[in-house]
Amino acid sequence: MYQEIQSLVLNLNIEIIIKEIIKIKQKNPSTFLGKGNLLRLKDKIIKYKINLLIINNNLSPSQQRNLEKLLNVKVTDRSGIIIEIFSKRASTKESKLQVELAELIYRKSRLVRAWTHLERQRGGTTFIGGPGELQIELDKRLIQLKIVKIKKRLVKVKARRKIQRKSRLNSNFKTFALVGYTNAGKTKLFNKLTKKKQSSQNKLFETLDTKISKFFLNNHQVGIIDTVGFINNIPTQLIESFHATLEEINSANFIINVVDVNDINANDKILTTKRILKETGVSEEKISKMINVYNKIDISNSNYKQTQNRIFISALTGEGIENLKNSIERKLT
Ligand SMILES: Nc1nc2c(ncn2[C@@H]2O[C@H](COP(=O)(O)OP(=O)(O)OP(=O)(O)O)[C@@H](O)[C@H]2O)c(=O)[nH]1
Ligand SMILES: [Mg+2]
Repeated sequence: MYQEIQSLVLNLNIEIIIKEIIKIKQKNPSTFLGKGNLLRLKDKIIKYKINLLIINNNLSPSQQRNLEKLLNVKVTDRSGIIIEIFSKRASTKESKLQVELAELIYRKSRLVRAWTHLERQRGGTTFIGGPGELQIELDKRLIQLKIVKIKKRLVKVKARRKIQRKSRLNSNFKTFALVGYTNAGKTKLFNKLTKKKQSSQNKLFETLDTKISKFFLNNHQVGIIDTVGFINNIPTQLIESFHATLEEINSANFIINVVDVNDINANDKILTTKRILKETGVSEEKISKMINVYNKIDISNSNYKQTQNRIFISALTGEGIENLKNSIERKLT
């Protein structure tokens, strides 16, 4: 899965100087990496003048802090990178609020790090109970206040969405949700079916908001939901803060999982999607009835075997869309 972290990092316009896959037999509880690896990395960091070390794993706040101290370089983990991309993409009021909440929760537990790092740069020492501690406490309290404020605003968002869902239920048309890994082509398919023009780009996490639209399937109206994409090891802070957005998936009558047919890790990604759906409270029954739609067949040269729950399409050329529509129709009636 090296390719995945590489595209995450490149999506942030960070230049990759060196990359390494390190086999870890046992995680060191305080530094994540063992002594030998640390010494080797330290040499490389100096030699290549590296100023950021990205670990494609989730580090505890103290592991991150210790690594920064030992290697004298800024360190970030997988969650940090993903939250950063979300923050770069957020453009609407709701997604901005949600990302800010995730950032604050992430930062709150890591406040100590920033401070000790500063202390080190000044050449000072940290005294327990000294001004450093006080500052950290103040910052923590400020962050906590902000968290509470954002959560309150998000409660309002949730309430509004609930009313909208209710009126949808009353109007008696059925909906289905598009879910799946980021960049699989959910929005492209949404646009194809609804003739809308939502932004669909070769960028990770292009969509952060939930969009609902109606379209005519043969002669009746159905609703379609497009939402934020998934990724393996999605930071818990994001799942927590995007609850209002993810809740919409749960309201759909059934779910379509969009998969990139050319992806060699497609099966793993389907499992990841199922796991995240479960985490967000979608029932086992709905997950087991999900249709997997394999997209981008226009750039694939492999043979595929269509079944009732495996459909092959190209959201770009429209190939297979009629067949998909028929399956949706069967599911909805
Ligand atoms: N060749 C080809 N490209 C496609 C197809 N469907 C989508 N794409 C491209 O794949 C990229 C991602 O498409 P999106 O629709 O943005 O993917 P998404 O699943 O909505 O991604 P997120 O919003 O990040 O979760 C874009 O560059 C699309 O143009 C397809 O059927 N064929
Ligand atoms: Mg999208």
